Amino acid sequence: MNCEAADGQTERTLREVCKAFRIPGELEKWETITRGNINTTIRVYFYNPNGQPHEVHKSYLVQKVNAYVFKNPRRIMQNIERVTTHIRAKTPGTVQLHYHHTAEGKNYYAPGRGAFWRLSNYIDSVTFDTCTDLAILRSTGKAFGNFQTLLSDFDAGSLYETIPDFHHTEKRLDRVFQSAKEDPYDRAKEVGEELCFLDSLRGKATELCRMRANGALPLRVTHNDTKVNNVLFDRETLEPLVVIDLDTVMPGLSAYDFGDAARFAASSAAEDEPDTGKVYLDTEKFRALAEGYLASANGGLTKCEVDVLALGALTLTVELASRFLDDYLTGDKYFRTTYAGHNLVRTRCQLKLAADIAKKLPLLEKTVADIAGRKRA
Ligand code: GN1
Ligand code: MG
Repeated sequence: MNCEAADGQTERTLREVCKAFRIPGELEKWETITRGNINTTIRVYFYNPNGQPHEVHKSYLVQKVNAYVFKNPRRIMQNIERVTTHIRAKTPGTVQLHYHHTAEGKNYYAPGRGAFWRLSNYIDSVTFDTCTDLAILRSTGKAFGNFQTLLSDFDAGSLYETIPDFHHTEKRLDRVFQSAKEDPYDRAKEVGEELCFLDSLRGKATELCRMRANGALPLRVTHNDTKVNNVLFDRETLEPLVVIDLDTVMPGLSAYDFGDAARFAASSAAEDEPDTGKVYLDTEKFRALAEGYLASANGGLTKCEVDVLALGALTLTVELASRFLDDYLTGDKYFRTTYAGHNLVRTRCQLKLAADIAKKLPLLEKTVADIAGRKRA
């Protein structure tokens, strides 16, 4: 455990935040959770000698929301409150995410100077950053499909759009080319080949944008950040417990959620693998993910939506490549990086994956069609 009790300022802040959320007892220790590229997440452990036996030692998750990325975190917390209430009402008796409230009834604590905190229950579970176990990949697909199904009767239009045009791949591509033109960090000279390759994928990767605009695909409530590590699994049964990280729950396309899950979980490597020779789309992983996803979402999807799920994987991979590259060109301000050039490594990894997905697209489309067809038969 990376216990940082020595860091006095952080500890004082944590005490203040937990007090605002009326957590009973004394802060015993805390540890930073390093997963996640945007927010800061800290697990806090409390000792409460007056609590019920199971509450004497209890932990919670405290998060500092990234103000650079999320311009209106209050509205995000409104979305989250509504979405988690809706899901809890439909899944009685199951473990679910629950955000605590302050004495003023707010599910956030904003003490000023842009600081924005929230606190939720800690759910004992296991997560996977990369995964080779096909049963877990099937469960991952099932969890995200089920998340969408649970929210299928939620009015998508009533949700605040956390980050406008989040998955507007065309605008993402336009932006990276614009950044290369402006080149504020003099880095464009290093990435000519990457830009050229991105441009070559533009036509295919922007098809979903056009289909969304012309109404060929329905808008749904989607998660929009469907990495496998956003699913918590039961430690023993390895069944999915809950989908977390709800900051980007917004109206979107089912292909975004399936596509991003495939980009991340069906890759042969981590999304920042420096050796691109190791990076390809693993068709067996893809099949397992699609089986799970279609098992829980298929009933609610139109034929056209099913037809473009595999295209979603290509689209989201190209989109992430352009986002990582844009961040590299504009000074690494958006994604958390752990070394110089991290965003460029991520870009190259995603481009290698995109090239492989583009090559395998007909096969992936057939895989999805076969699974969906079997289910209908
Ligand atoms: C960010 O922080 P995290 O890991 O949940 C990003 C996603 C990217 C992902 C890539 C709000 O998610 O869109 O796919 O990094 N979230 C936001 O790892 O931009
Ligand atoms: Mg996220």
